Amino acid sequence: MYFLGLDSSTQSLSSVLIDLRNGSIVDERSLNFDAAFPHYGTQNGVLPHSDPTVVHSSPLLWAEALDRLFQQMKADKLPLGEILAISGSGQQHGSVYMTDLAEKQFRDMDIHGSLTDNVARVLSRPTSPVWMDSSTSAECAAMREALGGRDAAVAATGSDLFERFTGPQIRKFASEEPGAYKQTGHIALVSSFMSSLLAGQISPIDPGDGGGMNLMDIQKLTWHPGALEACAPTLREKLPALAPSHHILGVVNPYLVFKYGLNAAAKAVVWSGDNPCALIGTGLVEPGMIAISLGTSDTLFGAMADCQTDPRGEGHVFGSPAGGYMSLICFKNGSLAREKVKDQYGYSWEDFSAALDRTQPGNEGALMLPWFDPEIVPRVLTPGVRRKNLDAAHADSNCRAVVEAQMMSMRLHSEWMGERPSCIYATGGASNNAQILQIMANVHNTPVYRQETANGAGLGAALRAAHAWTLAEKGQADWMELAAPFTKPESHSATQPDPEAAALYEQLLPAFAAFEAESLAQS
Ligand code: XUL
Repeated sequence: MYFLGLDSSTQSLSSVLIDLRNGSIVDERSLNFDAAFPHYGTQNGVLPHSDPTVVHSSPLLWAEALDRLFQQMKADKLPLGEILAISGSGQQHGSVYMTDLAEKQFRDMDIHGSLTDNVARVLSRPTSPVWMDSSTSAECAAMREALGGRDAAVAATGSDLFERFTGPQIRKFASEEPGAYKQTGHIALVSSFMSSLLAGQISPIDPGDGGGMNLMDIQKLTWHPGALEACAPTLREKLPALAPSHHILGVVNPYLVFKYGLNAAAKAVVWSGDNPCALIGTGLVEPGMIAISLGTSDTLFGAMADCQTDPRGEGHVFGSPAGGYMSLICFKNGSLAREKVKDQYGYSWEDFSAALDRTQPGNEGALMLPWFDPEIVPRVLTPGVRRKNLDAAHADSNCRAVVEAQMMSMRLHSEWMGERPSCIYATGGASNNAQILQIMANVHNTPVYRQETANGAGLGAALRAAHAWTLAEKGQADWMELAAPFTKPESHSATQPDPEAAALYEQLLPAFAAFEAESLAQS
């Protein structure tokens, strides 16, 4: 029982083929855009631009990568004809602009041409703004005001207005290039664009990715009329339908059957965003489960039963493909901040860990706010490290202070999610560090499991395909049962909280919150 998950991310297109019978990953592969398609001239998956705030990529490149990936899977004799359903994950927020001809073009694809040839005929905008674009501050301000201010915007769409979100991006296009906007019959997200190619029809958007647009009513999971109005004229006509994440569009595009030998009865399942897919691929299919990814930035995401929104407007709420909602909070000063402290004292990572061992939980009241770079959560525009009861010359205490600050900040700024986590899955590079995981477990007072998923978003997409297919075939599908064989961490990998240290952090949190509030007021 094979299911395929594709992951169209910023820098690559990857695939994960799973076999549900034995809970195994059969094949994983990836095409790096810069290396495999140098003719587009991308750098790290995006097109160079004289204005660094403008970050676009090419939908033609994404289409070409899809052809190439299937070619390679066919050449390697993967059981493409036995795949029962396909779904995918797209980098969130990016948008694709197509003319009215797109619907017919996708339905009657020219099988003698490539996907790129087919797509090139229907683009009304040659490039696509992606999530790294930050050129829409004016549009954010205008839409925020039209929606009644920050709090109203958060309550309506699940997030404050953010530059990378699709609504402000569409508004900018409509006002700067009204002619091309007028020629645009269909606006897609990266996910729904790829899903359209897979299904041979204009694809709906799911509530996971729809939540990243500032255009969807986060409670009703329908387009928000006020947000559409605040965005651009006649927008409703250009957007596809919203559909649940288990929606089956139909059978796969005959183009793929003809060229690559896919089964003509294989189902095309609506795609979702990479974060909602990563939620599933990390195994967070029940409310109260959260993951912390310790990467360049640290990200905390989790499953929520109800729609709680962040009153400070820093976090995001998207629909969860497993039902309910997901939260996403991104902390800019993650690994880079840990590394800066490490380097400042000439430590290796072993020295850094030893310093955490030598110091005590709570750091004798020493506190740091490691805002080396402007911070997203909390919003800090003037960077700079702040210290309290902490001597900058004391190497070991500073190592402990940066990690404790990060963990306390995560706890503090995720309180709006309502539920205390029942467990945390830790992923990303620094989740290798046992001392950091112990501080995480103690501050959150919950067990922490190390989660080793190489391509969580791709795996999540494959599991979503399996879920949608099972639901359609059998009338029910249990998320936990489906996901557990692929995502359940080894129970012996748990880091348990130490009750004494946990109690200490409970007492320290208000002092940390006060220090943060004080510093924010000053900056
Ligand atoms: C989330 C975000 C990124 C993109 C690309 O809001 O901007 O995580 O989804 O990965």
